[in-house]
Amino acid sequence: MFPSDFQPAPGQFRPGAIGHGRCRVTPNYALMPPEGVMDSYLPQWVDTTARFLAGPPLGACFGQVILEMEATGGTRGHVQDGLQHLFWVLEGVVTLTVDDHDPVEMTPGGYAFLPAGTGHTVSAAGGAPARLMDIRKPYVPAEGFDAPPVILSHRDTLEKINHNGTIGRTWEHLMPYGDMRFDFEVNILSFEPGVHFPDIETHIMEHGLLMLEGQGLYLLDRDWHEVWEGDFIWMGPYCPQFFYPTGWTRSAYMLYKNVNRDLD
Ligand code: UGY
Ligand code: MN
Repeated sequence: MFPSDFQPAPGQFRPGAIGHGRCRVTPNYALMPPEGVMDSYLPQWVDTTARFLAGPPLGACFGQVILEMEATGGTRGHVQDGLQHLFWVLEGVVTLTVDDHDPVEMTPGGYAFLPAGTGHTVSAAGGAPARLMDIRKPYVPAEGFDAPPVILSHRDTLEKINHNGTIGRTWEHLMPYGDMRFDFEVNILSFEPGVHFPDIETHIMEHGLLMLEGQGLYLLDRDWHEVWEGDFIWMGPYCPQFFYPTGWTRSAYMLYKNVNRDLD
C-alpha cells in the first residue's frame, strides 16, 4: 500500500493531530512527506499515477516525479519529449526500451540516464505494479563537449566513495563524477548513525532529495526538520543545509544537483 492510500476506517484515527504535519514550503526550500503528495494523471502515461515533487511552480529548474504504474501501466507508446531523464526503480520491475534497442528489465536500484531527445518506452513488468522515480531537466550544452551518453546500470555496480576521508560517510555517483558532458549529478549519500557534515553548506546549486533509508534531522535555512524514509526535500539555490543522521541504522538519500556549468 502506498502511504497516500491510507484511509482511516470508522473509529480509527490517522496518526498525528488534524491540521499538523511535517510539510513545509518556503521560497527557498520545501519538505514534502509522501502522504500529502497528491495524484496527477498524464497524457503520455496510461494506468499510471504521477506524484510531482519538484517542478517550476515550486521554483525548481528541474522536474522530479514519482510514477506509480499499475500492472498494466506505462508510457503511451514511444515518448520523445526533448528532456533528459534519470529513471530510478523504487519498487517492482520495469521494462525500458531506449530508441530502437532491445527492451531491458530494471529491478529496484536499477537506473537509466537518457540524454535529451532519447526516445523511450516504459512499462511495469511481470504482471505487477511498479514505482519509478523520474528526474527531468532541459539540457544545457557546454561548448567543446559532446552530449552525454545513455547509461543503463544498477546501484549494485556503484563504488562507495569517501571524498574527504571521513569515516562512515560515502557517495555513490550514478553518472560519472566531474564529467562536463553532464549538466546534473544524481548521487546517493550514506551516513552511519551520528556521522554528519563538517559544516553547514550554502551553494548556488539546487537539490532534489529523496530519503531512501533511515532518518535524521535536516537543517534547511534556519529550521530543523525531522526526516524519514520516503520524504522529499527541495533545496533552492543558496539554501543553508546540514544533515544530522539519528536512529540506530544507516541513513541514505538520493540527491539531484545541477553542476558543471558556468553562469549564463
Ligand atoms: O554535494 C552536496 O551539495 C551535498 N553535500 N549536499 C547535501 O547533502 N545537502
Ligand atoms: Mn548541498
